[in-house]
Amino acid sequence: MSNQEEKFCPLGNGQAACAGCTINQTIEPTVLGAANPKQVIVVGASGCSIVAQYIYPLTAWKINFTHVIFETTGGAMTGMEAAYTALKNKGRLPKGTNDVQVLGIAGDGATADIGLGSLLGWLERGDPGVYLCYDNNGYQNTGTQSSGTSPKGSHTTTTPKGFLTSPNAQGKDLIRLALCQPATTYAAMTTLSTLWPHDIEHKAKEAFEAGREGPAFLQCISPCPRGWGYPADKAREIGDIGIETGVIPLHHVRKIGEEHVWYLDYLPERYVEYWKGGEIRQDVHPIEEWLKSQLRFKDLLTDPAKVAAYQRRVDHKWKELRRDCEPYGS
Ligand SMILES: Cc1ncc(C[n+]2csc(CCOP(=O)(O)OP(=O)(O)O)c2C)c(N)n1
Ligand code: SF4
Ligand SMILES: [Mg+2]
Repeated sequence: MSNQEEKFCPLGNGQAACAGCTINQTIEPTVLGAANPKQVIVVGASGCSIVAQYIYPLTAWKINFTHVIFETTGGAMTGMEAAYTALKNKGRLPKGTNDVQVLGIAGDGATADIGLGSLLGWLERGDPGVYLCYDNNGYQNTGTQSSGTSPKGSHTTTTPKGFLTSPNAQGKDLIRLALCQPATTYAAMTTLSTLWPHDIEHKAKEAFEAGREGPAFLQCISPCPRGWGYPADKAREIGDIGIETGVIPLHHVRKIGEEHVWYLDYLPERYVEYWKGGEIRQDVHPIEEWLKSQLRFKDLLTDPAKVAAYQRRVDHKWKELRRDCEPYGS
């Protein structure tokens, strides 16, 4: 294969992430899901992804990238889209940019908390584009503070030993939030794994297609070795455990006509019988497998009541999925 034929990589050398960080492994396949990756215009919120790829005046990005402030991803995406539409209407698009698509990239803090209004505004306006939330379950860039998607009972620096989490906090459901607006064309949950190594790129492709018509949303669970406490080379194994225990349900939702139609992408063995109308297999891939794989759950594991509550929350999620999804495999 000649150099010209090699797969385009949107990120080059010079990155500053921690060893084993999964952010770039999340972002690269996402960009490559676009029909014309070189024409993707990235709008990125403050967070580890900025530090990982771009410390002024250096950048690892090989495509257009704009750093926007923490809380503004959705609004900035609208502005970027409007700017390109205006240039297009005036016939002033630079040569070779006939298929520009806007990609917003934001962490879970920037999405679920401080930037939630900006996200909801973008969804309400129904603007074309793809929004990627790389969800590492915390404000990792500033030292692992608890965010709106941190699991209840996990250790963060604002929930030491997981004890200070509000009794009702559970972690926001970003997929359902993204679907609160009828304009949303697509929403999907994905992650890195050895089981489904192409899941991110596959869903990004669907998102970029749907995103031509209106807002498409991707939530990628992106493990963080530093904040979660696991060996730096084990990210994909952590994803596998998340998928098999049901903590990370791979699913997607398409807008078909006026409807949001839900599809399950993988049915873990634990829930196979349940899906057919039977019971959840409590002996298969229990939640302890997930909890024991990361130090952030070390203290939670000492309390059987909290472990059981965690398991109930995950099983409940699957009850909701069975209620909402089309028949598995359809
Ligand atoms: C308005 C504002 N408040 C606080 C910060 C400091 N800050 C920068 S990144 C960050 C954490 C971002 O968390 P998240 O969005 O989850 O991304 P991650 O760091 O986990 O990649 C914070 C608090 C900021 N840049 N702007
Ligand atoms: S703190 Fe976590 S998310 Fe941030 S660069 Fe390090 S490994 Fe990546
Ligand atoms: Mg985060």
